[in-house]
Amino acid sequence: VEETQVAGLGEAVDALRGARRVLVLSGAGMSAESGVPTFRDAQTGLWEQVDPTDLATPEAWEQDPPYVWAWYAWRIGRLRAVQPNAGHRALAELAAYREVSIATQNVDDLHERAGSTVLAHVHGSLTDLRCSDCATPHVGPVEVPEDPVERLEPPSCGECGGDVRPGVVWFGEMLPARALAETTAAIEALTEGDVVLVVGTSGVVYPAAGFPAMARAEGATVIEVNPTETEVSDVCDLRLRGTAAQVLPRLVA
Ligand code: BJW
Repeated sequence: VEETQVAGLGEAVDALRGARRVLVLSGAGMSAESGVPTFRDAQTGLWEQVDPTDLATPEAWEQDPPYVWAWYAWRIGRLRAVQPNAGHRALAELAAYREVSIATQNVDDLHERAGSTVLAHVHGSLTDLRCSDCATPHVGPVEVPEDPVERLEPPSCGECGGDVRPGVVWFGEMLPARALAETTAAIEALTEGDVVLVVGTSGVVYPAAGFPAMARAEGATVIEVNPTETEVSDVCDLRLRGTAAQVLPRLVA
């Protein structure tokens, strides 16, 4: 995408230049160009055809841990194989000359691998494993199959023998209290003219979907980076219609 084709880019650059601080709210689209599938865009492939909203639930886990674990093991393997993209790198560079906070819904570590410090992983982390019975953290390497499989026994807890689960937030579960508190504090610290970049989220999952409106209420300039319109487009001051890897490097250049 040429610069001239992204409407609003010049205005967005000006807003960033004048901002005291920048808060980034990222979702699955942030990592799409790294090869991490999003949740709600059409996909192909064995696990890519499952409906994540069926699998990312405590009910699915209760019913069939090996089925759910196989999906997460596949995703852990995928994550090891991918790299941060130009969008992640641009945000890491931005921190060299602006105060940048990142609150991500993503369970991957691609912001960190690009060199950013992440303030909050509001939906947890894929590789943060714990016992589903006694909550003891599970450390050490996890074996993942090279090819996707439909069922796989989860690791056993070293303390109680229970099934080990990924440290992600499923539907109906509370967000990590600290991540939520830190994100809320970062939003409340925004003042008139600060910039919020809402990157690659469909804005349908709460409470994260409410963050852009909260930021707008603080007087921040809210800028969406997403190729398509979303549920939060309306609360954004500027809508940059392009991908994270296309738009973010131009924004921070
Ligand atoms: C690009 C791009 C590119 C593509 N560049 N962009 C009714 C009303 C309100 C709330 C509720 C309700 N009923 C139930 C709830 C609560 C529920 C909820 O919000 N449900 C809604 C679906 C209605 N929320 C919860 O349960 C949360 N907990 C909670 O609220 O606790 C209190 C409570 C308890 C009990 C009852 C009620 C309240 C927890 C939510 C947990 C979400 N977990 C998941 C899975 C994580 C684990 C895993 O990874 O497996 O988190 S679901 C999934 O969705 C994942 C994501 O973080 C999350 C958001 O998805 P995201 O990031 O927006 O991705 P997509 O795929 O949706 O969108 C991608 C976007 O990128 C698109 O816009 C593309 O256009 C764009 N894109 N390529 C830039 N290259």
